[in-house]
Amino acid sequence: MAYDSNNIFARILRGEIPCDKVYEDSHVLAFRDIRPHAKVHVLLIPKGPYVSLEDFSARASEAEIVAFHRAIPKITAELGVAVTGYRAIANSGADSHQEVPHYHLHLLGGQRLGPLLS
Ligand code: D5M
Repeated sequence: MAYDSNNIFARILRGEIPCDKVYEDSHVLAFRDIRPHAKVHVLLIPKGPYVSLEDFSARASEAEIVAFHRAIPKITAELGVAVTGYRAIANSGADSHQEVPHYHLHLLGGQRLGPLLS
């Protein structure tokens, strides 16, 4: 699937749409989900044009992949969920109901979550 540079997260990255930012560095941006499914619900996105987890894993540079994952403990510490725990989910492709075609990791916490598959 080709990357659509007009998807909503691309527009957030270009500053065309505001977001509630929690973390940013040269490779990633993290912001609060507009439709939260938990008390803490943040989306972590790479700044590069990757459609999905599948695409990011295949095409991103090692520096981008490392930066993406190294951002997670910084964000969870900032959000106060590093110790209490959280869930990380990446919807990838049609069967997962991925809505926005720019790779993103959902970070959910701040409360006791139910079982994943229920
Ligand atoms: O999840 C896409 C997520 O993106 C969904 O939980 C809503 C969220 N979303 C959509 N638009 C915005 C804006 N403008 N700000 C913040 N969050 C947003 P998916 O995994 O693709 O189903």
